[in-house]
Amino acid sequence: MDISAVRQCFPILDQTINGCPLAYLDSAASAQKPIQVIEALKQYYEQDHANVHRGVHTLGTRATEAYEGARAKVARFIHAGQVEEVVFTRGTTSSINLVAGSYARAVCAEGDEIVVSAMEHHSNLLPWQQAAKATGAVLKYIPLQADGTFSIEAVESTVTHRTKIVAVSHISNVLGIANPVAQIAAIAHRHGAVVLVDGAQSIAHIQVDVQALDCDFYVFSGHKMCGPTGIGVLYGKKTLLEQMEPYEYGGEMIAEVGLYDAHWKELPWKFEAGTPSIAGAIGLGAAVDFLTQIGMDVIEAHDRLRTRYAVEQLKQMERLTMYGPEQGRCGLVTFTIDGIHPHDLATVLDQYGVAIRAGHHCCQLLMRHFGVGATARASFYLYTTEAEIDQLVAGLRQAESYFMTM
Ligand code: C6P
Repeated sequence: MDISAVRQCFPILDQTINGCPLAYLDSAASAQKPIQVIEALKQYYEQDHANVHRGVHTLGTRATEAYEGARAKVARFIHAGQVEEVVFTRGTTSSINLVAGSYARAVCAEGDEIVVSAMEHHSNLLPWQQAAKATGAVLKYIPLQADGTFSIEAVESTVTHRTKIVAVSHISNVLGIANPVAQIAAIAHRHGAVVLVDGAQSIAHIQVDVQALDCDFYVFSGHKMCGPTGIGVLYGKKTLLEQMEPYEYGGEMIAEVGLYDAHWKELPWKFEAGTPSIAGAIGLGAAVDFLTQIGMDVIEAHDRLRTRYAVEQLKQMERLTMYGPEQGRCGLVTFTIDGIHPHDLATVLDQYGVAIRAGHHCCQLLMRHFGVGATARASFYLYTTEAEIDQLVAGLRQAESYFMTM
């Protein structure tokens, strides 16, 4: 991969912050946008904007074709069997709420089980907590090992014939480690349960094939994969989506309306009430084209290389603790430095142009497991250079010398 050519596609990266070159190491929170995506949004708003699925006029037709074209691109990108299995949502959080609000509430009853892990992002936890409360189902946790991961044996012993849903992340936003979701899906299916995979952190880094994984639902956000904010995807197997009731009601999603009832459109539109994020979908389609052109295998190899480099550099800092296994990481490193609050670290790093995230990363259960309130996290993507990681390490050393002499 020609990294300087890649970086030229991202105008935002070419700037200084506090007099230093920007080192954007916060892509796990949100990735930057290439010019190809920005241009697609500009083209849509300058030339093609109208509402979709309504007007017969030329702009309405163009907008509808671009919106539905983006759906087809996403379906190909994740290797969905059918285009109508791709539902546009606002993002990962909305997609999980849709499944928890529609599917879980319909299939779960008193004594049934919903299985999650304490590694999950709050977005893959709170909707299940609420669904469990509403239905009387039991929320069960796959036990974690000391390093924050769980074994496949632990999944085996947690899932039972009462389990209706297993919801796990593909790649953890704190550990950067991939869970064996194909094996988890096989275990769930053996017990008659479905599996939802939270792909928020994986979709940007690895080639996802929903059919090979045999997951029932796969959810992700556009903004983590170079697309716009406000757009995301719920992939669901057609047989399941067909069984499910809509989650939101209103315009766009109906076939016919009577005084006291209505009939819904077919998939995927029955889940897309109201005017959707048309620009978001078109921008996501452009992001898919961009990533596909570079190649997801190339992107994964680059991201793993950078992550390994960061681990090697950070390991040399004596006061630094890394969280999660050392091997197998893709895209991020989470750490603390003894005696310095992660927010202070992030603030000092910003003085050196380095952007990282500090806090609980919406994973309070995992923070509690590690016995910390917060950690710092540096995350990498296709535009990350080794020089930026060196800039991070230099900034951390500055922070150490500043706080240690105080
Ligand atoms: N994690 C992070 O900095 P939304 O906000 O809906 O686009 O994505 C939610 C979400 C769900 N699951 C995982 C594994 C995630 O990492 C995220 C988003 C960001 O780690 C923002 S909190």
